[in-house]
Amino acid sequence: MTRTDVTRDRVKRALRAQRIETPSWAYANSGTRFKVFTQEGVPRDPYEKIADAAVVHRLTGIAPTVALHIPWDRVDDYTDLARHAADRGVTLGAINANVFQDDDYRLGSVTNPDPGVRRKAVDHLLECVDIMDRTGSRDLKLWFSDGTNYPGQDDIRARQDRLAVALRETYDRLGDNQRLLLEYKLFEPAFYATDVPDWGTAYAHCLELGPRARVVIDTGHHAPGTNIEFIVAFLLRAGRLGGFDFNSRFYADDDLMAGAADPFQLFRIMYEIVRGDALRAEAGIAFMLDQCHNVEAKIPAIIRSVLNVQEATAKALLVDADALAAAQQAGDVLGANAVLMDAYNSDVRPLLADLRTELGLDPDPMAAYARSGYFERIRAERVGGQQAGWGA
Ligand code: RM4
Ligand code: MN
Repeated sequence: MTRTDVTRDRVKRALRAQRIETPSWAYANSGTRFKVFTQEGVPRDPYEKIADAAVVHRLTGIAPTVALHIPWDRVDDYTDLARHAADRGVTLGAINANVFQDDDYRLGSVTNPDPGVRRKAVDHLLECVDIMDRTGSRDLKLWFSDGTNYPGQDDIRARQDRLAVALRETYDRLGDNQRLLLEYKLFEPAFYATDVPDWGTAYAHCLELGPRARVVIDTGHHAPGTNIEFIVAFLLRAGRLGGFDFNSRFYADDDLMAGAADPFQLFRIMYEIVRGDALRAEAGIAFMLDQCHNVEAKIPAIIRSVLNVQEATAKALLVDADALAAAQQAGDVLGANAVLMDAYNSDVRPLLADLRTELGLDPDPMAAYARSGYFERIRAERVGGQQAGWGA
């Protein structure tokens, strides 16, 4: 075998083990605060969302789990929902709590000045852990919209105390194999002070909680120019990276397809993952998408996103680690940079097509979806009823 063959084999082996979780809400209607454009064939309940997710997995081969959002995906019988997923070849993934859509949460959920509202919010988080027990989910993903709009509106420090208390109660309710993933976001809907605005705040709370609390990086939740791969490297080194909500941003939390806005950034992130040997399932990093497809067709957009993450990963795996280490050690700035750029500039599409063929998949999942007739079927079948969306 030539050196190139050895590399291709190594890259393919690593890619075979890669898993990307798709979000149930990406299959549903979504929009901005100005307008939600509905689409034909959109799922009307969690069962139909899971059916769509199963199609994405069947075509890409690497998206076997689907994240749920509660209450959007509330059902009477979660065991039945898990069975429905299993029948279609997928399983239920992270449970996302939602404490941002109730009138009571106007001034916050777990950090609200009113103890009654805080109780209600924590009860919801505990309910999510009950659901995890049923679905077999490992991860509870928490994102809080909590914050204030005006200086003086509430006590910033007291809100940190309230947050810590809520997280503690939730963390203590987790089973031994369950984890709490804490997500941060710079701003929106709070415009002055967000209670979990950055990775440092999330990390500090996770440290206080215990080893099963980890930080989630939503790629859209940073200020422009933030070096996200630095955060990845730091948290991996500290053993506190829980996972990603992948999506693209041009301006703020745009939730566009992963890899669409800045494929080079996605490559740099995936390089740190490869560098930290964190692609393996045992590393416990949940690679999730968190996206909304407001104007484009949803299922193909999700397929495209999964493929974009896979493509960035393939390039990251191509980085010649020995050559890079040698250049770094020698202080060869330009040489080291060239090693990284060589990998980034490689066309990995033929390798990925080969890999899919080896796995018994169509080498072009986008074309395979278009040919499959699935959209025509759901468009005809899913008439009547209430389409799922952010309010559902
Ligand atoms: C938030 C955050 C959460 C997601 C909601 C829908 O901005 O990214 O992860 O669940 O949006
Ligand atoms: Mn997110």
